[in-house]
Amino acid sequence: MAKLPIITAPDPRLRRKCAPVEAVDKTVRRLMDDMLETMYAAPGIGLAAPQVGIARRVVVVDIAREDEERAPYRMANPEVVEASDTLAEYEEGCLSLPQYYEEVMRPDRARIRYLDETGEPREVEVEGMLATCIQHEIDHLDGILFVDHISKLKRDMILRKLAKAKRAEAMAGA
Ligand code: GNR
Ligand code: NI
Repeated sequence: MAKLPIITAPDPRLRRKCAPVEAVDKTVRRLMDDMLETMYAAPGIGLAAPQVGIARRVVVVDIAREDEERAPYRMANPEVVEASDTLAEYEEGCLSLPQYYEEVMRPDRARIRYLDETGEPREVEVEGMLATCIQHEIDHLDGILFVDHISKLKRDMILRKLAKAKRAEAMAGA
C-alpha cells in the first residue's frame, strides 16, 4: 500500500466530474487500498479519488473511532438511490479544505448503491454521520465541495483564504 498526496483547494482537479469505473479490477482495488492508507494517516473518515488526483468514481469511508475495530467501505460508482426528506445538520470538514469547518444540512438517511471491491453490486441504508460522510464523498465525484452547501459569503471567504495560503506557500518555496 502507498500513501498518496492529498490535493487541496483551489485546484481544478477538485472541480471535475469523475468518470465511472468500468470494472473493479486490480488497479481499482489497489487505488482503494492506497486511498484507505492515505485516509487513515490523514486522519479522515472518508476520501474520494479526485482528492488524490484520480478522476474516477471511487470512494473509501470508515467512521469507526480510534478505539474501535476498523470498518472500511470500499465503493466504486456509488450513488444515492433514495434520500430522506428529513435533513440533519453536521459540522463538516474536508481534507481538501484543511482547517475549515462549517455546519451543512443534508438528508439524514439515504440508500446507497455501489460496487464493492469484488465488483459485486451492493445497497446499504445509512444514517447519521455515515450518511453525511458518504454524501460528502459522492459530491467530490461531481466536483462539489461541502462549502458549496453553505452561504456564498462563507464559501468565498474560505476559498479566498485557501488561495492566499497557497500563494504564500508557493512564494516561500520559490
Ligand atoms: O475526515 C473527514 N471528516 C468529515 C467530517 C464531517 C463530514 C464529512 C467529513 S469527510 C472528511 C474527509 C474528506 O475530506 N473526505 O472527502
Ligand atoms: Ni472532502
